[in-house]
Amino acid sequence: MTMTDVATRIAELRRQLDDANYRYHVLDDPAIPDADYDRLLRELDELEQAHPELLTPDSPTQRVGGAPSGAFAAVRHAIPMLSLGNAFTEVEVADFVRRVEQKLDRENPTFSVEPKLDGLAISLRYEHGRLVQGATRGDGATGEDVTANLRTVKAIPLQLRGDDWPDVLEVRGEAYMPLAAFKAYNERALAEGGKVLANPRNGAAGSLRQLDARISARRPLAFYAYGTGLVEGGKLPDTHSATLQRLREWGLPVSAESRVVSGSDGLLGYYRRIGDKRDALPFDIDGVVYKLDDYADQREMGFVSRAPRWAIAHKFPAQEQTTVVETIEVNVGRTGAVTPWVLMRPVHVGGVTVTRATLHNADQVARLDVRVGDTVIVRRAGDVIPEVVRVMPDQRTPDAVPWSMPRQCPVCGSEIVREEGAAVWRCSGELTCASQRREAIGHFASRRAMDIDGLGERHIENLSELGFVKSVADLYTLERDDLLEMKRRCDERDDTVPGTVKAGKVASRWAENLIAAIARSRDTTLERFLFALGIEHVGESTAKALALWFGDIEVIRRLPWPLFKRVPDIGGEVARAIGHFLDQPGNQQVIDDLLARGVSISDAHPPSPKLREGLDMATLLVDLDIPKITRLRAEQLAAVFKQVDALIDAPEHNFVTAGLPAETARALAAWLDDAGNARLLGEIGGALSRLDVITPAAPTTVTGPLDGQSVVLTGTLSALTREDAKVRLEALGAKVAGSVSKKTSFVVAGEAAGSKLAKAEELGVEVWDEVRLLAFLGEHE
Ligand code: 9MJ
Repeated sequence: MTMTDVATRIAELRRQLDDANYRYHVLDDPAIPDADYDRLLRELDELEQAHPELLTPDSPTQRVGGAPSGAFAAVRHAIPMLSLGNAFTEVEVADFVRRVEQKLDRENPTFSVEPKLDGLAISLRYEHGRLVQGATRGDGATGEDVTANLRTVKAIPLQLRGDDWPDVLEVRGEAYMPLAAFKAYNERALAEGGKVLANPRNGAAGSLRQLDARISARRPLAFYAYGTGLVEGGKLPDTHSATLQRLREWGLPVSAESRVVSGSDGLLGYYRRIGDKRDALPFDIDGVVYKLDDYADQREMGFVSRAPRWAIAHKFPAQEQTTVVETIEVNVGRTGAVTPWVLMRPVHVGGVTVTRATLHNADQVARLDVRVGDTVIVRRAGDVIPEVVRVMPDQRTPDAVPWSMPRQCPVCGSEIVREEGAAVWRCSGELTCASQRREAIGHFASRRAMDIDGLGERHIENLSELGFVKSVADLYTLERDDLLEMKRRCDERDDTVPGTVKAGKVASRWAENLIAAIARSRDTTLERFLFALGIEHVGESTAKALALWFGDIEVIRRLPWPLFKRVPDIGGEVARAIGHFLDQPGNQQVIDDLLARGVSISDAHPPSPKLREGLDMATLLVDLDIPKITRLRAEQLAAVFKQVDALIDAPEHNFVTAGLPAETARALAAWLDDAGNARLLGEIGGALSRLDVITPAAPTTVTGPLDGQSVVLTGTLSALTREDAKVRLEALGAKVAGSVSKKTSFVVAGEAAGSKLAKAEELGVEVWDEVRLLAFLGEHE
């Protein structure tokens, strides 16, 4: 390469790298992958090292950070860096707007509004477009020169874009640590036994105040510009919003959320919109800032001490607070899971006062090493349960002792146990444990389960405590007089004054209403019933999938667990949990009792034929998770044994004959030696034939009235779900497709059908309404 070639290549690389930075940090529209960026940067670095005379201070390679500089020099700000007054309530915002309106003698003034980042205010000085100095805010009048550290922040341009910038331009903004960088930093600190950062703000401050800029470079910060300081040899627009736009054009990152609004309604609407987004943002914000948009208006308003009268910060409730742990207790859930939680000195966080926070599980307590008396950071974001996020180790008292899981359930005294390898400890008391019982009944009665209106927490506690309800099935034997008796005994126990005649009538009405609500809940769907049983890991969507695929509680309750894996999205852990639940005689008894006491499931239907799709002996064996039985080994076994139950009594050497290595054969024989496993294999044969009795035809051999036809469902059906319709159409031989083409046999269009219906009409494809579909299904099923 000639010298000119090198210079051209260097210029080209710098242009590409600057452009990539601008796209990433300012436009939020990355142009090239990180790896490509790194490759270009390396090439540039090599060229510059070979030709040091071509190195310039604004080259992208010069962001790596220099060696320790001794101490920070003081920087006097030519124009002071302001602080902002705060508003915490809507009334304070309205007061602010009123003050502005009075002073300007004008209604509904225009504001430029933006999120308030929780980082560190800094000032960047550009001379002829080139970054020459970066300083912290300090006390507003004098800050510290942190140029070397700020040069490592990739979001800060070393050279401005375009050429119409003022000769001297001071840009003010916030340097902050993105949440992802904060998390990554702390994870590494934990792994390496280093000091963790309390929050991203401290991360930003620590990074900027590093005397060794090479360390700053390892704590990646970002930056948003939100204003200007000194401007010489050039002019800015007349409004704040237009200035932000100019800064953006010059390559400085400006919040994409900044807007122009007017009046206090405009301000409060913006506050709420950003508040709703807060948890989804990749950085911490602690409020929003309102600034009069017009600079002439700003000048008219002036200042009080160091804060402008033309701007205010409207703060969100803090999401994190520090407090002190008073005790660590455990809670026993409906599946017996024992969850540790802390009782702490009350703190105001996220807009409410909290005294409890969850610790999730024993492993988490060990990881955080939370001890009674510790100062901790609690976090409450949105609707989630407050949690302990960190302990401040330097504020620990010397006598604090590590916490350990109690041996016995604090409610029923049964042993607390943990399965090998599991994170969760459980109370082994099952339904003898009042806590498990209470939680199970509460879940059963809840709105999205059996939906028993009026059966609140306190009633459940009383019914359970006084022995009226021992299992969920007992709800359906309750009578009006039982409820009145319970109420009488509770009043007695709580020493409530004896009721008047009127109170007696009220109680009697209450009891009748509750009995009626319980009676109403008897008519239910399979999906609700399965969810209501409170099986671990079976949330609404799993319950729905089970209902859809197996169709009938009598089928489900007798299935060996590996068959639950036949349902898409149900994995081994969930399948085992369902199997475990159904293996308990007590639970089967509860199901028997519920059905005997009038609970009626309205939507029973045959299992989906799809359950048999691709189900052969090898797949079944793989699903069983037998040690060492891979798909290859399972196929070898299937080829020889044909039926799963044929394995049960086979001697070990037959497995070797089938082609298994000796060790694998031994592992299989050992697995089969376990009586439970052998029984499971035996049951699978039976369960498959049960599925077959109900659905004699496998889908590949379906011969139905819709054989070979392609059907598309669109819009909302009212009598059945789309998934339901799909299963039933498929059972009659149809292929249900997602889009309409000339090959489509017919389209079923429900309410509010849109583009697919239009397409069908355009192509002249037959269209059925829901009534026609139901009539057809009725005739052919
Ligand atoms: C923050 N922290 O995001 C100001 N700020 O304006 C925004 N801070 C500010 N503006 C004048 N967006 C002084 C401070």
